[in-house]
Amino acid sequence: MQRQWWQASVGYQIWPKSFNDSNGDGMGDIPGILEKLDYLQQLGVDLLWLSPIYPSPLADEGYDISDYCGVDPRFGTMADLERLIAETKRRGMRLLLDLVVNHCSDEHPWFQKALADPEGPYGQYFYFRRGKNGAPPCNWRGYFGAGVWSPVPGRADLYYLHLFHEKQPDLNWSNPALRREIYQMVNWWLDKGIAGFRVDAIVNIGKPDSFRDYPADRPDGLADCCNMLAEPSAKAHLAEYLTELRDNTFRPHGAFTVGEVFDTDPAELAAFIGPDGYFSSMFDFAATCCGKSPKGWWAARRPSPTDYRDCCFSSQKAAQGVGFLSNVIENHDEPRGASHYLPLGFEEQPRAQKALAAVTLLLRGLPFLYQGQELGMTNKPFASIHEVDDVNTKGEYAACLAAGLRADDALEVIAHYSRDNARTPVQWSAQANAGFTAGTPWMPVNPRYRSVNAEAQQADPASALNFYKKLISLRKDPAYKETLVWGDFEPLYTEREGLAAFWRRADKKLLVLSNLSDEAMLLPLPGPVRAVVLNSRQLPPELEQQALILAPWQALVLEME
Ligand code: TEU
Repeated sequence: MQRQWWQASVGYQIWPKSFNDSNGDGMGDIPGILEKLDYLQQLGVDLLWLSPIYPSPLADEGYDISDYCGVDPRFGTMADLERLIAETKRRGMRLLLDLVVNHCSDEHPWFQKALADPEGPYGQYFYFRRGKNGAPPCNWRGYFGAGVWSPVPGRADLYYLHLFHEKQPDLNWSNPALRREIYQMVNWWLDKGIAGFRVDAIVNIGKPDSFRDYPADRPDGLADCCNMLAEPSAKAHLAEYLTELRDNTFRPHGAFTVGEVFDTDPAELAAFIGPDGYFSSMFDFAATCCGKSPKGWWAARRPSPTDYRDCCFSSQKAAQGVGFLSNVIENHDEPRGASHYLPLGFEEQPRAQKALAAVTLLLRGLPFLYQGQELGMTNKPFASIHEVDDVNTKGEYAACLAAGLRADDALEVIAHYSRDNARTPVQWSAQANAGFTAGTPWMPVNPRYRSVNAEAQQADPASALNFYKKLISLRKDPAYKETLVWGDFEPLYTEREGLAAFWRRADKKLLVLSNLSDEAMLLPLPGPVRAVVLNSRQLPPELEQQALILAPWQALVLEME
C-alpha cells in the first residue's frame, strides 16, 4: 500500500461550541481554540477536525449551514480561522473542516430562492415532489424520527425532502449545476490551506431514481429512510458522485478526507478507502452500531467490553490490506465512550478508561480522539427532558413514549444515548464553569469537573490524560512507528471474555494485551518477552517464563522475541 503523510497521524475532534470560550459569551470560539493549541500539541495530536463553524441557525448545532464560505460570528471571524490555519501549520499540525453537503439550512439563499420559485433553477438544487393522494410522496422516516417530507409553504400538495431536520433540506446531487457549486466551494477551502475534510452523512447523497414506500417498521406507519441506501440506483449514483467529487477536488489537492460512512458491506470497503478510494479513510462505526435497534434507542442493548473488542477486530480484519480506518470510541453524536463501553460502575475509573484507550490507540488505522475523551469525561446527569438541546434526542424521546415507555423510563433511555452527553463544555480546570468560560456556559458543565479536569490531570502522572500522551508518543516513537502505523494486525486469545489481545507486527513484534475486566487473568505467552514497552498500571507485570498475570484493567505492550 502506498505510504501517505496522514497515515501516521493522530486525529482530534473539536466541537467548537463546547471547546473553549475566549470572550465570555458562554460559547466556545476559534480564538478559544487558538488558546489551547499548546495543550493539543503537548497531547501529541496533529490532525484537528473542527465540527461546523459556518453561519447556521443551529437547528442541528451547525450541521444546518446557511453560508458554506463564511464563519459564524459566534465562533469568530474569517481572520481568526486563517490564523488557526497558520498556527496549526506552524506547529506541524493540520486542520480539517466538516463538509456537510447532503443538505444545507432552509435559510441558505439557495433554498430561499427555491421556495420562491420551485420550478426555477434553484428548485433543481433540492428535491421538490408532489404528494400522493393528499399524503407525502413516500413513507420514509428521517434520521431524527419525523417524516422526511415537509410541505412547501403556500403551495398546495408540494413537498420538499429532508432526511434530517425539516430545517435541513437535502441537496439534489443529480443536478450537475449543484455539484459544480459544491466542488467550487470545496476547492476554495482547500486553496485557503486546510488539509481536508471530515465528510458528513455522505452516503445519503445518492438517492434512488424514484421515491417509493417501504414496509412500515414502527407504529407511526413510516419506514426508516436508510432503506434507500441499499437500492441499486442509489448506490450507482453515490459511486458516480463520489468519484467526481474526489477527482475534481480532493485528489488534485492531495487532501486528507475521512468519510462518515455507516453500514458498508466489507466488499465495498475498497471503493471507499482503497488506494483508489473516494476517501483517504472512513470511521469505523462497528462498535458504535453494536446493540442499536431500528426501533430506536429504547430498544438498544448496551455493548459489553467483549462486544467492543469483537467489533473492532472484525473491522480490523476487513480493512487490513485494503486501507486505513479511523478508530473512534466517541464523537459528538455518541454517548461518552467510558460511559458506553465500560461496565456500569467502572466508567469513572481512570484504570478502566486507560484499558479502553490502549485498544483504540494501538489498533491499525488512525485514532481520532474526541474532545474530553483524553480526560475520561463521562455522560452528564439529566434531571428532565426540558434540559435537552439536541434535536435527535427529542425525536428519540418521542419514540420512547410512542413505544409505551413511562416518562421516567424514557428519560433514563435518552440520558444514556443523548448526543448532549458529548456536548457539555470541556473541563479545563476546577475553577468556576470548569474554566471553560468566564460567563454562563450555553450548556451546564458536567458536575464532575471539580475532580475531572485537564489542569489536575496534567499534574498527575497516573491520569488518563498522561496515559493518552504516552500512547500517542508511542505511536510516534521512531522505534515503534513502523510497527504501530504500518504493521499488520492479528488477534489472539479471542475465546477469552473481556480481553483484547492482538499482535502488531512489522520490523518489531509487539503484543498488545488489555484487560477489559475487573478480574486478574493468567495468560500463556506466545514466546519470550524482550521488553515491556508500555504499562497502564503501576503494578509491574508478573512475568513468568511462559505466562503472565494481567491485573484487572491492566494494558500492556510487550516487545516479543
Ligand atoms: O450524522 C449523521 C447521522 O447519521 C447521525 O444523525 C446519526 O444517525 C445519529 O447522530 C445517531 O445518533 C451527521 C452528524 O455527525 C450529525 O451531528 C448531524 O446531526 C447529521 O449528520 C446531519 O448533518
